[in-house]
Amino acid sequence: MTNQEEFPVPVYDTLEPIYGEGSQLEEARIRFENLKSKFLAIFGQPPQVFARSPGRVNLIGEHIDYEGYSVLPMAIRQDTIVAIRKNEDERIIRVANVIDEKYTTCTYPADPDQELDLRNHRWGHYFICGYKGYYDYAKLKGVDVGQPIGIDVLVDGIVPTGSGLSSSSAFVCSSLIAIMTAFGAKFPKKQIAQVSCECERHVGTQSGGMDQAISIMAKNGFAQLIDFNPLRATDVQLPVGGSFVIAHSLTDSQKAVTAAKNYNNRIVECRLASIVLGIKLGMKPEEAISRVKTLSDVEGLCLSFANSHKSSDPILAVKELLKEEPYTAEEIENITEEKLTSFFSSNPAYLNVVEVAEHYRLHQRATHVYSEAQRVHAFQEIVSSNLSQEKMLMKLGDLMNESHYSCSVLYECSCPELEELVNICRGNGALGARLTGAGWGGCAVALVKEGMVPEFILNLKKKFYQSRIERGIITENDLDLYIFASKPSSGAAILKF
Ligand code: NG1
Repeated sequence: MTNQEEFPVPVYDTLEPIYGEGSQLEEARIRFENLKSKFLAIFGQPPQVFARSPGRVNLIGEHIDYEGYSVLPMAIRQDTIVAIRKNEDERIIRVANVIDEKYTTCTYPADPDQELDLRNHRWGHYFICGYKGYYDYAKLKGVDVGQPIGIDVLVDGIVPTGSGLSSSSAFVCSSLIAIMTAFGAKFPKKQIAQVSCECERHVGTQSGGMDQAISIMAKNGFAQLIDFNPLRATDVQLPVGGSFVIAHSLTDSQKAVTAAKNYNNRIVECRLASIVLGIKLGMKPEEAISRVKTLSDVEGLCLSFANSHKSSDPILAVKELLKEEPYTAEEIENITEEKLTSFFSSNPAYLNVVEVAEHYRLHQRATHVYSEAQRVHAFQEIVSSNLSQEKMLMKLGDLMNESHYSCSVLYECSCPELEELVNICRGNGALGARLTGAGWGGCAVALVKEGMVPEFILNLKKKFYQSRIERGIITENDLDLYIFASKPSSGAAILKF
C-alpha cells in the first residue's frame, strides 16, 4: 500500500531517474537537447522548465472509470515533454511542436475564460485544456494569480495518437504540470490528476479519469490499481514470466471527433441504465434523476435485489429489470417521467448524444460495466495470490479474453481490424488479448510468455502487418512504432536543468 497520491510531482535535474539507462536514456537526451535548441531558435529565450507525462496501456477495466469503478493500467515509456516559459511582453499563448510540418504552431489569447472552438479541432487545444485547468483550480482555491500573461511552449510527444494509449492525457497532464511549475504552484499528485481529468473535458469528451491518474501517479516497475472517489493508486506487481505486447490495429480511434456516437454515447447509456435501475428498485423518478450519476451509485440497490433472490451478483438485477432489446427515448421517458433533453439540458455534450442516438442498449452496457468491474478485482487477486507463474498467467489471459468479449459484444466498442488483430494474437500463442483504451480502433494488448515475445512479434508482423505494408498503409521501417513489448514505466516529472 502506498500513499503516493499525496506527494507532489517529483522534480529532477537529471534524466536517469525517469528514463533509466541504455537506449531509452540516449533517446531522451537527444529529445531534450533538441527541445532546448529549438525553443531558443523559435522564441529567442531558453525554456524555464520542462514537464513530462507518459501514455498508458490499460491492462483491464475498460469503460468503467467514468462509472466510478477501479481500473488497472500501467504507464508506457512513450511520453509527451512540454518546454515552457512565461512571456510577460505579450498576452499570447504560442504552442509550437518539434514536428512543425505536421503540427503547425497554434496561437491563442492569454485568456483563461476562452471557449475552445470544438468545430475546428486543433492539436494545441490540449495545451489550452491544461491552461484553463490551472486557472479554474486557482479560482476554486481562492488563489490570486494576477492578470494572465503570455506563454511560449514547445511540445515533443511520442505517444502514438489515436491509438488508445492516451496521447491526449499525456499532453494535457504535461501541459498542466508545466504551467503550474512555471507559475510557481505546487499541488499534490492527486489534485493534479483530478484537475487534469476535469480540464481535458474542455476538448469535448467527458473523460473518466484513468488516463490522467496513471500518467501522474505511475511508478517504474509497477502497474497501478486506480480507485476513484477518493482517488488512490496502489502498486500492482505483475508476474515476472509474462510480457505485455501492444499492437496497433492501424485504425485511428478518433474519440473527440466521434464522441456523440461513441464515447459520450456510452456514458449517457450508462447514466440512463443507472437511473432506470434506480427507479425500478424503488427510487422516485425525480430523486433518481437528481441523485444517480453512475452505475456504481445503484450497485447497492442491485445487490440488495440480488440478495433477496439468493445471489450476490448485481448483474441479476440488470437481467431481471432491464430488457435486452434496445430502449427508445420515449420508452425511457415513460419510466423517468421527464424528457431526456430536459434532464441533460445543462450538458451540451450529452444533448449532442441524445440528438443523434436512435436507441439505447441499457441491458448490455450495464452488464459490461458490472462484470468488467469484477474482472479488475479478480485480476488483482490473481497477481497477489500464490498460484504458480504458469497458472497465474493463464488465469490473467482468460480474464483479458473475457474483457475483450464484453467490450466487443456488450459495449460494442471494437471494430473489424481490432477483432482481426486480437484473433491473430490468440492464434499465435498469446495467453489473452483484448482491445485497450476507448476502442473503435487503436491498440490491442496481448499477454505473452516472456520467452516467446520475439517470435510472437514476428508472427504478428507476418500475419497482420505484412499485407498492410504491401497496401502502403504503413512502411516496414515504422513497424516498431506499431508493435512493441512494454514494461511498466515511471509517471509524470518536472525537469529543471
Ligand atoms: P483513451 O484510450 O485514451 O481514449 C478513454 C478515456 C478513459 C477511459 C477509456 C476507456 C479520456 C481522456 N480517456 O481512453 O478515461 O474511459 O477511454 O476505458 O477520455
